[in-house]
Amino acid sequence: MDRETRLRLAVQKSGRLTEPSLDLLTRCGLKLSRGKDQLMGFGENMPLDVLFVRDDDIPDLVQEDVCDLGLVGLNVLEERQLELIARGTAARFEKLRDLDFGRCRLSIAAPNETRFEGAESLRGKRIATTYPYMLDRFLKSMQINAEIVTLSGAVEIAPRLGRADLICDLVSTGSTLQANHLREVLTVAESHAVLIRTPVPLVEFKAAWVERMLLRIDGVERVKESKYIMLHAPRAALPAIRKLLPGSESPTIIPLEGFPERVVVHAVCRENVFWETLENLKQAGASAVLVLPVEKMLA
Ligand code: PRT
Ligand code: ZN
Repeated sequence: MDRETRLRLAVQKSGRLTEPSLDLLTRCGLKLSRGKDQLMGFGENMPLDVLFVRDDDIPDLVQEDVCDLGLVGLNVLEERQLELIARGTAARFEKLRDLDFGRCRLSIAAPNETRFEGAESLRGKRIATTYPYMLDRFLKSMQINAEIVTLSGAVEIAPRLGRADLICDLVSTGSTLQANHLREVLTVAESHAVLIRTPVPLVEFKAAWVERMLLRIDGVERVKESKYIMLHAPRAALPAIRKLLPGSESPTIIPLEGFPERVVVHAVCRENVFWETLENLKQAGASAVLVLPVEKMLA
């Protein structure tokens, strides 16, 4: 596969980011042929191939220009960035986009039975984590002296094993903490997936494809929550109805043949449309309300 003519994108091989990453690529129009357990996916209809790797390897693969692009959690990226700074070098990958998946937060959690009265309670405590650099930055910013116990996994059982007093780990639903009798007490950082690129300039052909992908990604992200609403309404109710349509700019108003007092309204709503909104629209005089998903949008 030619590095001059094909883009190479690093994606997590098997984990929480794999499915949403592949879903994003599919929505961007990529058809990928991939055999089971293969390291590489071949873009059939675009000059873009996917390298499947561990998420922790993605920042370096991109920074070292083994891959042109990477999809990775901001948490992994920031941790690597801070580690490089601590070693006297600088991270060279460049962030292109923040993406709307892989949302989680890096939080400090304490055993249910222990008292916690704000950051001061961390002083002199042992905190187990797989994110020592991010935790260290946080503690320094709060001027707290605590001991960081760096683990490579299973952080949530560290307090029970007596290895630490608290933990600092990723949380999304909070059920893992709950199952381990821990409670979230402080947020260290918020995270989501990001798209990064190599620091090395791309040849024109590849750069143009990156631009094209970015436009498509922006389009996909924009329509994620968007809905297309169609409804009938009395002309007199239009001001009220326009106010009720969530996140819509300028709806299209079409006359309704044979009913001079009624119109058809078509609008793209940039937010999800809930039952409450539909009920309010009906109350305002709307009828024949249809809500459709929006698949693609090009501004
Ligand atoms: O094998 P590889 O190294 O590639 O995978 P991994 O095990 O390191 O990563 P993986 O698949 O667990 O997570 C990949 C990325 O998903 C992370 O770097 C985050 O950016 C993002 N992400 C989003 C999460 C979570 N949510 C999450 N909840 N990553 C991990 N978790 C873990 C957390 O560590 C804890 O063990 O899930 C548990 C908590 O989840 P809840 O829902 O119970 O709160
Ligand atoms: Zn990992």
